[in-house]
Amino acid sequence: MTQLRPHKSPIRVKSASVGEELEVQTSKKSDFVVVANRLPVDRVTGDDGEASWRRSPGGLVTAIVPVMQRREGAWVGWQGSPDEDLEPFTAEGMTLVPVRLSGQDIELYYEGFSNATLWPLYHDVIAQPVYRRRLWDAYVRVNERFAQATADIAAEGAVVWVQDYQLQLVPKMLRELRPDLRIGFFLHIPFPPMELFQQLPWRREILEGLLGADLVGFQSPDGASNFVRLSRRFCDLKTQRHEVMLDDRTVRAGAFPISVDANELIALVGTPEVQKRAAQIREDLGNPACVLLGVDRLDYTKGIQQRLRAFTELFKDKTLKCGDAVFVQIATPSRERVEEYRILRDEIELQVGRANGMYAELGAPIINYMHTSYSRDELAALYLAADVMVVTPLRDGMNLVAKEYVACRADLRGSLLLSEFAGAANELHRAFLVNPYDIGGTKHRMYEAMHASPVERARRMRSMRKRVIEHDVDRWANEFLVALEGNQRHAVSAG
Ligand code: ADQ
Repeated sequence: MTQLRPHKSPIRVKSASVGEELEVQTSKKSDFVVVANRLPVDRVTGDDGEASWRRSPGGLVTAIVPVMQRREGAWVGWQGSPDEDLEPFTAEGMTLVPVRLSGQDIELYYEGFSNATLWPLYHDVIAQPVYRRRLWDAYVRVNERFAQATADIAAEGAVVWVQDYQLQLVPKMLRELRPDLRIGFFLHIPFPPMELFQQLPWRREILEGLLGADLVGFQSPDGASNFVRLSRRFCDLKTQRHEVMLDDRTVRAGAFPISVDANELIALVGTPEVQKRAAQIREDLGNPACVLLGVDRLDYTKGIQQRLRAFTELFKDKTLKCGDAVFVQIATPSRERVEEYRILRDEIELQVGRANGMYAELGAPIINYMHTSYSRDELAALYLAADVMVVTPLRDGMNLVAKEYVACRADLRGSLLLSEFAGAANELHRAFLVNPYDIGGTKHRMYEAMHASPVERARRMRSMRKRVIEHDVDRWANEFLVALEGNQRHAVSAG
């Protein structure tokens, strides 16, 4: 693992997003490297059958691309399909460095240790984590591969920013390969408290992996405190507030709540097309008095069943009748090869069928359920069409949907029903906050949000919008990088 490999020979690939042939420049080293499980591009196959790359949508990519372009950055990640060797290539001012994952790596490292061990453990053990040595071995092996690819592409003294729970061992492995680098790590999901984290048979290794970084960022102050406390307890290290003292250096931990590209969303909902589409959606739903909306990856952490139960009970109680309110639940397909996710999908579909069977009228379901992905425009139109946005995760690092909804409601007319267990609740205090485990409480709060006066909605929304607009995703990236580097070299939005 300590031997640095030479770079491979150049090839050319075609990019859909920029419509030009892309030069591969593998010999060039980068001053700024992002390391994430996935590359920020998706492969698309054109009508002519030719494959090309398109930039993935999403806040993380939008926030980081300007820094990458300014710093001749590189992005190390998996390109999304198994058993494929791809050479590094450049697109839109970024060098993209594909890391190969075999079918077995995907099964053991990604679906296994990342999504069947760490994901449930870090989300309050809502589902039982799987502890298997074979999965751990694959996690180590793949993290080594990412660390090596990063070591190969990083210039002397480069800044490296490692992302998320799939790559927690990379900071330590990378520091061993390249002690000259400045390494930051950001965890997008919650970091659990001692009582849960101590279950993990490899708890010490994971902590040591993270301690390879100079700065470890979390979504909330709780995550940062948990990390410091666990480092003291399981690695026998001295700590002081948000710092962990090693022999030769200090690791800092901190909260850097991620956000959305508010300006992009505001511009989107300002277009006549999106506004027309929002009106059309309401009409297609039969112009009910109230439209409630849920938008989530289909995941057991998101509390989809709990919110649908609360909504259905309002009909059971006869508080609502068909025509008063319609719930639109969009559930993006997710991790469908993991058993837990297949079961969840069946359960939700059964629940929706039952609710409609009991309380809907002909041509007028009370719940509209869509198991599919939507474009940004369509999502923005849905946000505009919804009177109440329902975000009720049982545990969530942040939850960007809540912030997207707030950014979109420049008209100040929507209500946000938000779980106390979403990181977003630390910032969006003026939401209608709920404990999603409390179905009765959620039901009442949901009803309250549906019937809030226009003045109250506007008051709450104005305060939340201030927060989201001032603390957008540019600011998030900027604050993390400034903290990592200790100066202003990265200023993201300043250009
Ligand atoms: P996720 O668990 O994926 O992210 P979230 O923060 O809500 O959850 O982000 C989902 C993103 O996907 C949003 O931007 C949303 O618009 C989009 N999306 C959802 N359903 C969609 C659909 N049907 N069609 C199109 N787009 C859809 C993880 C953590 C979160 C943390 C983020 C970022 O679990 O807690 O907020 O990373 O750090």
